[in-house]
Amino acid sequence: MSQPKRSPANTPKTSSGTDKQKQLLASTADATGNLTTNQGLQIPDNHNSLKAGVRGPTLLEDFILREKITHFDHERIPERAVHARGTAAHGYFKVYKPMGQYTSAGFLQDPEAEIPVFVRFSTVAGSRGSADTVRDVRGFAVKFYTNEGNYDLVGNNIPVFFIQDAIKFPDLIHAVKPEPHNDMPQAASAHDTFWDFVSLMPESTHMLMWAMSDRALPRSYRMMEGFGVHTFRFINARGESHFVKFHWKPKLGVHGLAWDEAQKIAGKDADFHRRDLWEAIDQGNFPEWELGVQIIEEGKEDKLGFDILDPTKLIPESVVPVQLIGKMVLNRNPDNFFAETEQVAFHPGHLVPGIDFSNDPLLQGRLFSYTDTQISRLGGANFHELPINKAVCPFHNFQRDGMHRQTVNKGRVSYEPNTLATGAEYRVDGGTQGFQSYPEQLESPKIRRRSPSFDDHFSHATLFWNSQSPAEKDHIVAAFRFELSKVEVAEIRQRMVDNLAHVDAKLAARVAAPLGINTPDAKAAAGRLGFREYRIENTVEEDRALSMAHPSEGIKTRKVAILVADGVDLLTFKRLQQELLDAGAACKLIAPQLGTVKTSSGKQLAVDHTFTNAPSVMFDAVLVPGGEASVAALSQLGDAVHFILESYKHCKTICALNEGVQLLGTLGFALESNGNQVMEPTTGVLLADARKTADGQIAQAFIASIAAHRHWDRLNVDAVPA
Ligand code: HDD
Repeated sequence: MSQPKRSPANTPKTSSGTDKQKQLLASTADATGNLTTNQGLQIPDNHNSLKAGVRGPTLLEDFILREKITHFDHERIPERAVHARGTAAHGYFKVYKPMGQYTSAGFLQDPEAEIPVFVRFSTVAGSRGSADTVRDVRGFAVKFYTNEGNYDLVGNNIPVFFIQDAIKFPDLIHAVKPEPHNDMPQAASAHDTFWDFVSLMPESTHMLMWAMSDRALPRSYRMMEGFGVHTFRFINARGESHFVKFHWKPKLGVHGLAWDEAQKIAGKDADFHRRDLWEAIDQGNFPEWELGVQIIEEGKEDKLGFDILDPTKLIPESVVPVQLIGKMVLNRNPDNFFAETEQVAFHPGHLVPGIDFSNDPLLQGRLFSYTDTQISRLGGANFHELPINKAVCPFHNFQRDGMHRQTVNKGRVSYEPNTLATGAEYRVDGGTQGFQSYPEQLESPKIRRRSPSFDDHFSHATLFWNSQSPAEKDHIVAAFRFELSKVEVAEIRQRMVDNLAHVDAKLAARVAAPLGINTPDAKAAAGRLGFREYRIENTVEEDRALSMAHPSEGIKTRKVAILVADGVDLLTFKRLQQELLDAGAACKLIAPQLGTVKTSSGKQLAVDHTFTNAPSVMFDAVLVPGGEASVAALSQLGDAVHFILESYKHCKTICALNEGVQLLGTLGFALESNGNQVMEPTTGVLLADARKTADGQIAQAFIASIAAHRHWDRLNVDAVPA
């Protein structure tokens, strides 16, 4: 048995995105052929069990019944301890240029090679069946099937974490999960135990700012950034190390939902994000992210002003720019949710040569947890043999046996060294090839203590706060207020706002105002918790990349609802609809009933949805075409009027044409009789007389407005009762 040598130099140049697919095909089965038992015995009747007479008791002898029921009884496996709710897709990764200067990782060298990937997105706190749009951090886990072994980048959509040391992870998760006595609330951090814990852990403040921002309410998994969070190392062929932070940048921009909208979607379509990803891939709108790296020379990390081993800190992009080094495309939905999405096992310790860890104490603890958890979740030590987890390159070792072992290892030798296995050469290049740990010099006492360089808990929270737009700040304040208003114990609410006073006095005062507690007191927080009032000097006051308030490049895959009823004037929106479709948006006709509506010129238009099965929260923008009879009918329909009010409240673009403007009457908008321009009485509300204004002009204004995503600074939103 000889070990194939693998190094960047002899890694096959043409790795391909289909390698994994081919491998998976070997384990894929179609539901065809006669029904048999698991032993292959044909089953003549799958409807009736074996009985003592047609009305008699069922016989224990019925092994066909027993096998079927037994298998069913054992269909469920434990859900993930965290990140239980998720969805995944296949795709590929391609590097833009060889990265040999920094890393010898084979999959980062060849711009021709398509590296297969499997990516799972998830929420953290909720159970497998919980809703997608809850306020939570999102997991962003990528498995690269490389020729040098599987590499897993197991990150989140937030670049920092709640705690600095893995030993606090079980406490954090126990605090955020449903409370143990009554198992409530599901998939929510708005309860006493969570805020009790985090208000006692000032190191969580920076992450809390992100978790209370719109980052925790993504519009789509396709519109989320991903982060490796920890500092890792790149090691090049000369053995030189650079520190590296990983980023995923979505091509569709970074966008969030409104909180009220997110809560409603949780009821209207609990699978909102899962469906969004599935449908996008199904329709050929393959989501893409660019892989970015921030590279810091070994020895220069001290210049950043904080400890790069502290996972509650980030490196501002304006200080160390993100270099985009490759692209990931998700282009295939899984064939089977359980076999692939549920059984995939990620682990930050699945490394390839050229990438190594840092001493971040959170990362170090993770290196133990992930394999350990798969053993109870997937039922034993052989989970690497499951088709979705199997490396695409050969793998050999003398680990043997265990539950559900698939491989039939031949021969008498299952140990090393040996002389009995012919041609055995098990060491790769005498120890110089394969994975080499970076030989970092360490001379320090064994000690159970936090580094004083981790003591600053607020400066980056302030940086994040300062980097937000006014609307984003409002959302953060509203989120803290909502969450803390659910906390029954007043001291916990007080403790939290006292901590926030260290981030920003105004923020803390605004959060505290409606919570029935005292004015926030920063000194009290420090005294109570006994933390050192130590702040590093932020190298920048604010950083643009920390804000989401940037328009998308276009409106690809954005969903536009067109509200119609019998008598709709097709001429007012036919060309506009085509321009939206040409720009990549999806347009759906919403009407009071399914089937067709009759236009004012007697044509039949096929209806996609009704107002009851597709509420406004399923869309990004609304178009109300003209047509007297249509608008009159919609004005009488509460669901149609509500559709407009809710879209307004959720700051979505609304475009109304001709008589369609009347549907906005409750909001007080009317068309000027002599207007030949698109009017925008408040941001994102577009009114036009299609008889006087060119279609192209309306389309241009509508598309630009949808690309702005949401008009968070719109007037009087809180006054709208939606
Ligand atoms: Fe974790 C799952 C991300 C800290 C222990 N984690 C899990 C998943 C993601 C992350 C995305 C889901 C993977 C999948 O889709 O299957 N975890 C993170 C990030 C962290 C982090 C970005 C901090 C920067 N995790 C962390 C710590 C521990 C764990 C400190 C324990 C010491 N994480 C786990 C776990 C899970 C897990 C219990 C549950 C299911 C699994 O591993 O496979 O082992």
